[in-house]
Amino acid sequence: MKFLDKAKIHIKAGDGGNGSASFRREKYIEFGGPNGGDGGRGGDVIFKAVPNVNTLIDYRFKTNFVAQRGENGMGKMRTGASGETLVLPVPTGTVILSENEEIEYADLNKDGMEYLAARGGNGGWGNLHFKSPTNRAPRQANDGLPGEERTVVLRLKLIADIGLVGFPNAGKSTLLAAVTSARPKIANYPFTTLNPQLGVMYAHNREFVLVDLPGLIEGAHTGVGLGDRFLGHAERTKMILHVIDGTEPEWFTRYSAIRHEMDSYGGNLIGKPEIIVINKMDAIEPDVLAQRLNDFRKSFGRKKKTEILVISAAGMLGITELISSIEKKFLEIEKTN
Ligand SMILES: Nc1nc2c(ncn2[C@@H]2O[C@H](COP(=O)(O)OP(=O)(O)OP(=O)(O)O)[C@@H](O)[C@H]2O)c(=O)[nH]1
Ligand SMILES: [Mg+2]
Repeated sequence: MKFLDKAKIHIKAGDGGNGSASFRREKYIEFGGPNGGDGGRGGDVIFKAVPNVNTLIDYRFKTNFVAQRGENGMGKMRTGASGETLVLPVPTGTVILSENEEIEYADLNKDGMEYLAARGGNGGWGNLHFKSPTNRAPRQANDGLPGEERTVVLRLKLIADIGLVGFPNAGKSTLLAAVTSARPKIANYPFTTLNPQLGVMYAHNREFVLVDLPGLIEGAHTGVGLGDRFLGHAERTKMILHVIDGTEPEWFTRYSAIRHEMDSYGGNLIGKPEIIVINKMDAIEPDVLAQRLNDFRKSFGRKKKTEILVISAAGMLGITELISSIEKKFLEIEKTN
């Protein structure tokens, strides 16, 4: 399925039906009284979060949605039928924003959550409503009111427990494939992953949803490479796995460059608990590895006690330890919350 995480659409609730101006006609009664019924209410437009979908692709081609109009009122005091509610399904994790994206109307972050985005117009009153002691034969009836209309932006922020970040080619997708049954595209060139990928990892006592994000490079927050908008999918995670290609030198410089991009993106990504994963240990000489690891640890100084694990995602080395560490970290996170 094609991935799309943003869409702008126009919605319009149903207009109310018109009231009826009708009079009773009966044999032997010269002037029947008013009997026009009210118009029906227009249908609302509702967004509803549904599971098992993780793209907004359905909203790329069709971008205009109109709910049903209420029916007009009729004689014999019959009220028009209400318009049907238009339910627009969106993936759980969809945020509904104003057209300029400055106001957040709703965050549908749980399955089944709904947001009433446009209210149907009320039906107009039929002439029966206007009957009074001074006007016993009103010809007046109201038109239905128009349904609300607005343009909204839908933005999907996937719901996952753990976000995989790092430079392109670090081995993020390889790691996703190593710990979940997801089969992302893996290749020896940057920007293999163009869209976020989800996978479920089974730990000892529980499962975690991982999201593999396209690689970041320096300047991503200004649009370099694939930009940083995919970081939106890390916003809801509880933990970051920062993957570093151990075969490249200057781990700390590269680590800091990614952290800088995360910081520039905002959304408190930088404040999330993280585990640093040094990948491709199978392809590094042991003494080089030891040296780089030592330098890396030193660079942090005493500022930070981030856990650093060395693995080979392709060679399945250190994977069990990584899963245990993730599980442990989650217990800590949940204890402090
Ligand atoms: N030797 C070795 N190569 C690895 C390891 N993990 C990944 N690779 C290789 O590194 C290259 C990049 O791997 P990917 O998993 O596609 O990297 P990525 O971080 O997802 O890259 P992008 O999607 O471009 O951001 C591929 O050629 C992998 O086979 C490893 O543990 N050891
Ligand atoms: Mg990838």
